[in-house]
Amino acid sequence: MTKEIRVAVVGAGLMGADHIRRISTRTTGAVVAAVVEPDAGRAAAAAALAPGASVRARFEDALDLDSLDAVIIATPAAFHEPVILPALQAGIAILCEKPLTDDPESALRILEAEQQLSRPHIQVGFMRRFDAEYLELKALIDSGDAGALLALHCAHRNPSAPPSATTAGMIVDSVAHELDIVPWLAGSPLASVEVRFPRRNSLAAKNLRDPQLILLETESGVLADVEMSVNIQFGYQVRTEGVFERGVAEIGRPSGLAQWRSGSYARAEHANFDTRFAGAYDVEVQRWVNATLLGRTDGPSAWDGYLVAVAAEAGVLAQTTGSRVEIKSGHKPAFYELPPTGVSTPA
Ligand code: ISE
Repeated sequence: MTKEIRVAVVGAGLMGADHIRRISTRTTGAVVAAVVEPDAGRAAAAAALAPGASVRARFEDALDLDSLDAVIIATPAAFHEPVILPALQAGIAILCEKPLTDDPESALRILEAEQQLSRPHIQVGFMRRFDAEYLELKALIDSGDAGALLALHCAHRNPSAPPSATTAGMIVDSVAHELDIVPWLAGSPLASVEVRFPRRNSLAAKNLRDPQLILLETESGVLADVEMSVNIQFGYQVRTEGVFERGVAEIGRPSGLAQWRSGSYARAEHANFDTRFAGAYDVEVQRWVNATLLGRTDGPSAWDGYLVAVAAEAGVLAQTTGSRVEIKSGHKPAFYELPPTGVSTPA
């Protein structure tokens, strides 16, 4: 492989454009070779961020014409599989935004296709695993310094939901992050999920049950409550508190400039996830590029993506039953044990 990988970015919405800017301005060892986006206006705006990139309406055209080494997929989840399967067939590296897919069946098809290759090629964009604060909390848990982890209180708050948001989608697209990060923090797979609906936010679209309270339990008995709000207006906030045998630890409070003025105290909160997790995305993408140059992956695998799809399906069922739903994922294939996909060492 060359010293600079040629990447196609598929999907030029907020996240795709963000990755194009990232690779073009602050990632080493990679160049955006193609922007794949059927909407001509969006494609042109995104391509302007990556001088020299071709603009294609179809991923297959980029595969045929742009000598790709890798692809970043940043389309809605329903369009992931049609890009992943030909990318796997071409043997290129894949960084797929979360969730891997929006149902376990398509995730399974992807696992099967990937296992035809000699090693994993897919990394899923669960960027929280690269966030400095999450890494600190994980190190505390793993060190045992505060005793065993007993419970987690998680708050995941978005300022406003797009018109396309749905009650089930809040689990599949948003709580997907907690479905990945809770077992990662606890070091134990998810065993069950329960969903309750508090009083509805009248600012949410009529069809949307927002907020939602989700209770996750790991096989080791750690309980995590998650408040998922998608119309909370004030800003973007992801907070996590760990309850240990000998204390508590919290991440996700606003940091940076604090002001005391006109009889009040203020600290700016993030407006959206692209700034809250900017550092995590930078590390994630740089490490993925570095790993790709070495013929490896370095982050959450397609298996992790499949586990989230299974847990999300259970969560959507739990929304309708109102009771605890077991999460049954099966055994991890040996294929996903090699090479290591942990992200514990900083770049
Ligand atoms: C979005 O796709 C993300 O990944 C954000 O982190 C999350 O907060 C938001 O709810 C999702 O829609």
